[in-house]
Amino acid sequence: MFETFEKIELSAQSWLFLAPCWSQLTYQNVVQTIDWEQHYIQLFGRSVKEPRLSAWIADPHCSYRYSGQRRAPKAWPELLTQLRTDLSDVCQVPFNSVLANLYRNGNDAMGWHSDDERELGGAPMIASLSFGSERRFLLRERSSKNKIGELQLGHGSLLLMAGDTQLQYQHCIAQTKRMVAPRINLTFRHVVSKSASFE
Ligand SMILES: [Mn+2]
Repeated sequence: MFETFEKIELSAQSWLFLAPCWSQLTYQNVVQTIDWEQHYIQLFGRSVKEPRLSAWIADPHCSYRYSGQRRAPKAWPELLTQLRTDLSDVCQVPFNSVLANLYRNGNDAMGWHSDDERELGGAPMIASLSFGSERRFLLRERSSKNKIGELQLGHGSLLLMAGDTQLQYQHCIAQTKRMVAPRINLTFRHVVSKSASFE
């Protein structure tokens, strides 16, 4: 499996698989197909804009919680339905949701986190597609917080995060002072539990 990918072994149980030019879609193709939203996070009792735009697109039973907020799913646009089919085939995972993030410029970013929401089950496979500007994707060990490396995720690249990657490591998208064009990241996920079971 994944013969065409570069395998990056983070540990005995955690692997990344990278295919630098996996998708032929253009940035414009992807940006137009998504209904982008500005969301807010609560910080010290204040409502603060997230430093990016986003959209949660998923099958009707898949809700998503981030930073204590529950998001209702949006319907699948045709383009993303096709990508989901292709990625489910490649990964042998029945993806039923995608979190789309739009980093408009170098100020937009994503802090350290793991994709370990309980909705995703124990050791989720996450398929991450990037379009537009190349941004730095950093990795660190969850226990020690030691940085272990970074990848440049360029246009059309597909990164699979597999095994115990989410349990053992955190990742982030760093801010940059460079002038950078926008970047879109689509992370396909398989939501296991139904929202009703934990609310
Ligand atoms: Mn993530």
